Amino acid sequence: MPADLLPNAESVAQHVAAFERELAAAASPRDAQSIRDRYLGRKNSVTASWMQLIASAPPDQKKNIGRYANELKQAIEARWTQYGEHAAATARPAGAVDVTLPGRLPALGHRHPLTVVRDRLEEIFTRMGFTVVEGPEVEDEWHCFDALNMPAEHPARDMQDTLYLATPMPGLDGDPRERTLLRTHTSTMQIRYMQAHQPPIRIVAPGRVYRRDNLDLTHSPAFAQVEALVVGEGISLADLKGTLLAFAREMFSPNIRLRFRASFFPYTEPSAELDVSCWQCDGAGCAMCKKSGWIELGGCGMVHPAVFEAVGYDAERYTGFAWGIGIERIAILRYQVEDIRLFYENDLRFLEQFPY
Ligand code: 2NM
Repeated sequence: MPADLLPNAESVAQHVAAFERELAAAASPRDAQSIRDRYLGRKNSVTASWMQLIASAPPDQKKNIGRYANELKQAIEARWTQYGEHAAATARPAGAVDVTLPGRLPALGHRHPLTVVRDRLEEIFTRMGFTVVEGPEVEDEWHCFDALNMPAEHPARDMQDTLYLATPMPGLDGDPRERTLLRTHTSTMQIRYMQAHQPPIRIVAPGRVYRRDNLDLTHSPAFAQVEALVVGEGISLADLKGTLLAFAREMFSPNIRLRFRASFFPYTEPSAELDVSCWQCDGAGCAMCKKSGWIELGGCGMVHPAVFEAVGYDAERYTGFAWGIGIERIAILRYQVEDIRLFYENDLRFLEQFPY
């Protein structure tokens, strides 16, 4: 046997160190077991090879090699026992929490897309000096119709269009302040605000309104609106245009243009439908504006003197403008949603697409 193969104490220490290194890197108990087998297994292991060598060694070497093989085996076995004791002492009891695992991210909620739009509207108008007002969804006929220059015979008061709540049933008789309904527009809040405050006023009134409509792609019996009202001395159509232009540029795009089309509402004179130039194609015509270059946003006008008289304002002294737009309409345009019903179904697969 060549001299450099002769066993010595140093090579025992080297084997033990190598064994320890491998065990330290073991990823699992199974890994550790296979490392042990390579050092201590009955066949083809480091210790088994030395044991085999005893048989084939010359007689004068047998004792030497035998002593070395045993020493090596004992040293590695001792290390293995130690490793097992350590593993047992530090093992995680079944069912215990593994604090080294990464945490589970809690699902964070976020605002509904209609709330995002409403918040944005409120923010823009608050910065322009408007006060946000809220009011009851259950209203009386007077606040919803009479005060808005829609007298008893007005078709909008028909049961075909309006959800009435209580007896006595609507009709031409009785006190309109006692007949209750679900408000059909948020103008009821402007009436209530004017009754409680003297001009000048600048308010924006967002909220849910109700109509006797069937649910389809573009209609819902309950939807959200935002209306604004400014009253003071010398308020003109120019103020209306300037305010709406500033709003549209903040809300949609800085280059937007406005278009007013003559229209009719009982509570405004003159009245107009408000369009904005399409911010996707800049008026050239695309799918969003249905190739027209314009997008309908809502209605507006100068407050009718009959409305001021109903709330006790001096219609000779004060003028004002008002407008109303649908919140769903803005959300549909902003998020390219095809179907208004998606906003009310609260399907998380839909809502999770708007994590704002
Ligand atoms: C609209 C269109 C035009 C409106 C009028 C008033 C009030 F109370 F001052 F008379 N509030 N909102 C108004 C005017 C609403 O919605 C399409």
